[in-house]
Amino acid sequence: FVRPFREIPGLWKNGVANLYNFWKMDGFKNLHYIMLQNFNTFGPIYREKIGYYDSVNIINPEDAAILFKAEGHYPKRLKVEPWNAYREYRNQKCGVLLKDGEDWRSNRVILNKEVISPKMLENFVPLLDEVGQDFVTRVHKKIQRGGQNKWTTDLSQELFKFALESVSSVLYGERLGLLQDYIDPEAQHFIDCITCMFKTTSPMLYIPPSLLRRIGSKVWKDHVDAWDGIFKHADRCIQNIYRQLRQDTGVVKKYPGVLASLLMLDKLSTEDIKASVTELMAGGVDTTSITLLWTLYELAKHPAIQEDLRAEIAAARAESQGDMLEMLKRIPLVKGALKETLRLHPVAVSLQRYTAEDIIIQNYHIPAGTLVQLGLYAMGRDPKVFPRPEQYQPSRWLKTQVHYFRSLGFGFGPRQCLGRRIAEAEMQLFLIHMLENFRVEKQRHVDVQSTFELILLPDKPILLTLKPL
Ligand code: HEM
Ligand code: 2DC
Repeated sequence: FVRPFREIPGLWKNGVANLYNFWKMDGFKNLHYIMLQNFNTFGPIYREKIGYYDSVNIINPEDAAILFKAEGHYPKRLKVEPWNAYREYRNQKCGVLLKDGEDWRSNRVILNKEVISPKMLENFVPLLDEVGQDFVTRVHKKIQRGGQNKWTTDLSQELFKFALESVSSVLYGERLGLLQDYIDPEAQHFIDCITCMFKTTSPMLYIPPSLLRRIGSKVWKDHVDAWDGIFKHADRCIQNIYRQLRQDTGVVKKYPGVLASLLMLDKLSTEDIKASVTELMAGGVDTTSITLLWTLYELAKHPAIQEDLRAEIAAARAESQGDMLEMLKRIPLVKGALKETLRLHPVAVSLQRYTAEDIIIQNYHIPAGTLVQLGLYAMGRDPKVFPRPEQYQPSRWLKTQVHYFRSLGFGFGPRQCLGRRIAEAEMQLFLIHMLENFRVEKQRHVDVQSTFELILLPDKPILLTLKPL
């Protein structure tokens, strides 16, 4: 006997009152903790209404499987209203991130071939490998200049530059030079705009941006300025390649980057290409850099695991004789470490889909068209899903265990993260080079939690010490 939708436990009757309580609990910064608390109170499924968002929340991998099987041909996520509102306000085209339906699908299919197809790794890896090497060179220089044979610092700004340099090298097939001594103020401004764009999104998630716009609120203005900065810089980079492509008469010698490939392919309109390339550039900075920062932090906390990874890397290096593509096939523990980081510190608190058909979860009927959220942060810390969840154990991702719908940091299916292959290769190559060159240590007694600024971020600066090996 299946129970009806309206019997799902939770607070969904008064969206406005719930929004008020959410605000009192500082929910805009603590969304992940509030979700944890709700699962503790209501069990593995609850319904919630905050402001105008009415959603069903789930936590079990088996239930996630049911959800994703019902996502339909045009999987649809929760709409981040302020992002769409900006595009409407400035008359900008949406890229694949914000498109839906057939428009999304037709763009995504073409982008997939150039961005997420495993075949492209051949092109991406040499570019990303060079950026990783340059990062190491930069750290060696910093250490030499300090004169103490070590460097203690909050690496986040350095990692932002690394991530922007990485994603740009793949998108544009050329280096921006962000790891040099001189940093282009335009690029620095772009980085700051992305941080600000994320930060100003979360307080607007539950309030209609049109309202905030009308009352001239500061958060909306800051949000618009941030996106303006992002579009302006991305546009400059795109124009640059566009111009080069028109001047270049000779035959192409090397891989020209994602943007030039898309332009030459001529299957998407220039406007569509620009919109998605801008999203890729903006989406490629804070995501990988914060994940790398968390990974270094965990490896500093667990020196023995750090040694295990280093040993695996050394063996892989010897076996692959300088072929980096080969090397990436021989580092399961490094890959496990990244999965482990995303389990404990996911970029996205939740994955969401509107169901395309009726389903049954936890014996409740859920009608088609319902917004269902998988609590990714909560799932990663659930002892029923991951034994001893508080422990950082890259080895739990080796072949011995069942991983059915447990590794979801990049989402799932045709709507999963478009930047996934770039992100994975970039992060793996970074860890290879860093662990081959430095030992990572941290100060004792500093426990870092997360704060929600649309993506999850460390709630305080993480200070790490890098020592040459
Ligand atoms: C979407 C995570 C890096 C671009 C997503 C989604 C997640 C995610 C969870 C939603 C997927 C879904 O709904 O199933 C991550 C993580 C990253 C990362 C954990 C790094 C550690 C990147 C990078 C780029 C990027 C480097 C760009 C190069 C995008 C885009 C989408 C997306 C464009 C929207 C795709 C669509 O709607 O079709 N990402 N991401 N991400 N990500 Fe990432
Ligand atoms: C935030 O309740 C919490 O990858 C909301 O690279 C639901 C929600 C919807 C969409 C998610 C978002 C959350 C977190 C950030 C994500 C986003 C989809 C894509 C985006 C996960 C979970 C991200 C960071 C993209 C961003 C690209 C953009 C800057 C151009």
